Amino acid sequence: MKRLSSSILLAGIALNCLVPAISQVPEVAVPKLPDRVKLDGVLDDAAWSKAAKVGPFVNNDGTAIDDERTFVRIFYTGEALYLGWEMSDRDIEATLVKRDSRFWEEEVVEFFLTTGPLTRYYELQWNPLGGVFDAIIENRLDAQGKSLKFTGDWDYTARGMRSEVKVAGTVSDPSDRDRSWTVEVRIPFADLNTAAPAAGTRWRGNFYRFNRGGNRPAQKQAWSPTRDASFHQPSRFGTIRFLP
Ligand SMILES: [Ca+2]
Ligand SMILES: [Ca+2]
Ligand SMILES: [Ca+2]
Repeated sequence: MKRLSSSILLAGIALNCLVPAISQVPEVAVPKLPDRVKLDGVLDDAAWSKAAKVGPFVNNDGTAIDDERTFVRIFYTGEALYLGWEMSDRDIEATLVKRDSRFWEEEVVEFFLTTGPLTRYYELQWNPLGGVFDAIIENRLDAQGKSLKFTGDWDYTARGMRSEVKVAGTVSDPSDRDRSWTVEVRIPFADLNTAAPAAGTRWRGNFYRFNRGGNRPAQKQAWSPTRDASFHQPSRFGTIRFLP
């Protein structure tokens, strides 16, 4: 009995030491606002000025980004979560439009979110041409919280989700200098298989961007950098806290 207790204690200590504590990842406090957004890709609605804002993103290795910055504004209503993405970008390159394309091989922004355990989360993506990706990821983690292997359920569809993109520039014309692209997203809680979160609820999630252009290597941007080659390190997800 004594041996059993000490092994449980040791396991607890090991987990505490190695899994990143929630205090080591960023937190965003998300306000509840009336739904008066015109979903047109333009973030000039009054709600966006009252929304929470995360960013600028950093490189996924944790280093700062000087230009081509990324911000996400966030709020929620009784029915849905809203995201307003802003990407400054001198060269916007994208060709894929079909749902569930491999958008990450071009330019894309990504939202990973779990309302429960870190081993199962939604992966949602939007690209500059209005392309949408939605899947549910199952990710096996080791005792340190590091991903061993993940698989995706591509059959999942966020049926009520709506998004609109606005590009300031020209997509796939590198001869000119683009300015930015923005994405306005409405994600009904029903698509996340949950009711609206009660005030004080904390979910875990992360925001990412693949930025490309010219002959430069792909730039991996993150809100909470995973400091790994992969974005699929859910122990590094930030905390999304819902205000009253
Ligand atoms: Ca709008
Ligand atoms: Ca262009
Ligand atoms: Ca770009």
